[in-house]
Amino acid sequence: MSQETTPRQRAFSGIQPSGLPHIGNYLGAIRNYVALQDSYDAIYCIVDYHALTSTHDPELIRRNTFEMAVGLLALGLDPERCTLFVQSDRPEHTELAWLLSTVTPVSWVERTPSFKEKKRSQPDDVNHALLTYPVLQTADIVIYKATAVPVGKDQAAHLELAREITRAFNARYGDVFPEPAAVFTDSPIILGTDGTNKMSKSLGNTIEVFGEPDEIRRQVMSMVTDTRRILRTDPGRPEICNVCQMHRFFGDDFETIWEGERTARTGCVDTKKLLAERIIDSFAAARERRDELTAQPERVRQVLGDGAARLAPIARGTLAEVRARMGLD
Ligand code: AQP
Repeated sequence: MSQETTPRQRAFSGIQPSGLPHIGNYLGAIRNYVALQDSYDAIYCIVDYHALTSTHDPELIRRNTFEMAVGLLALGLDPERCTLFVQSDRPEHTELAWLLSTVTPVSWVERTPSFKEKKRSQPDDVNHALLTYPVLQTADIVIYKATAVPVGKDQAAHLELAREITRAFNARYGDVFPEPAAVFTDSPIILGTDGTNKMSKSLGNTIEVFGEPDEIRRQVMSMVTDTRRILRTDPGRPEICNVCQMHRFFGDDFETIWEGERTARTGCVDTKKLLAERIIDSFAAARERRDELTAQPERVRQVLGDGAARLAPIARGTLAEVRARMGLD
């Protein structure tokens, strides 16, 4: 008897090769990349074109791209269960971005929070690609007609814009693209060690996933806790303490830890020390896998090359469909 199977939905997400992953990337997005591998046709992309908006050092781009691939594989992406590739290996993305830009009003990209933020953070390098970044991001997703996009909450505005651009294209040229939707983890925004801003490389408030144990200890010990807890004997407020919040993701006894804080049985230093050791332990196996993969660059390059090759027919097929709809056939 033949068994009817419904095709799996497609998931797509991109990550910038702008340095090593931090706990915010992991808890906010990479954890979901790994989880979605079995229930979705999952495609993950190291977005080097995007990284060029802020990094102009060719050697750094090369090294970071390789290191991000190694990091993602070490953290659980399995080339047998997902497709991992490098954005610039599929140049169809940029052609589609151009075509989509013709239905995207300038005012839509000018208002994106990330553009405003980048104008502030790199005032001497407000390049044109920073403005059009969300259009390329839309192309990355819709070229594979992905419907699910695992990302952190900081990407919500970009996703909303991707939906608007998709609707604008479909309204003018007919239904080509499904509307993509964000898929968040239960920790869609992880705060940095400063306890107020989102954890972010450019803010220097990160805890590294692959940091050396002493580096992780230093980063965790620098975390801002409950600022109203001055004396060791003051009761803590775990609900607003970033260290306590992070304990929710490293171990299954966070309620006991919170109770210790509330009753001042434990102090902030104890709670931080425990968190640091748990973070170190929980990524120990991934760190080992990373060392193994780093020693096999050809194997990593093969995974990325295979991924890009596997996607060629889909990317070319969508582009041909779009070109025909727009009168370019
Ligand atoms: N703090 C965070 N909490 C939850 N999710 C986060 N993500 C990033 N920071 C947090 C998610 O990680 C994925 C990859 O993001 P990216 O490629 O945009 O990485 P990023 O923006 O380079 O990370 P940074 O540290 O924030 O870099 P800068 O400082 O250069 O902007 C995305 O899904 C993102 O939502």
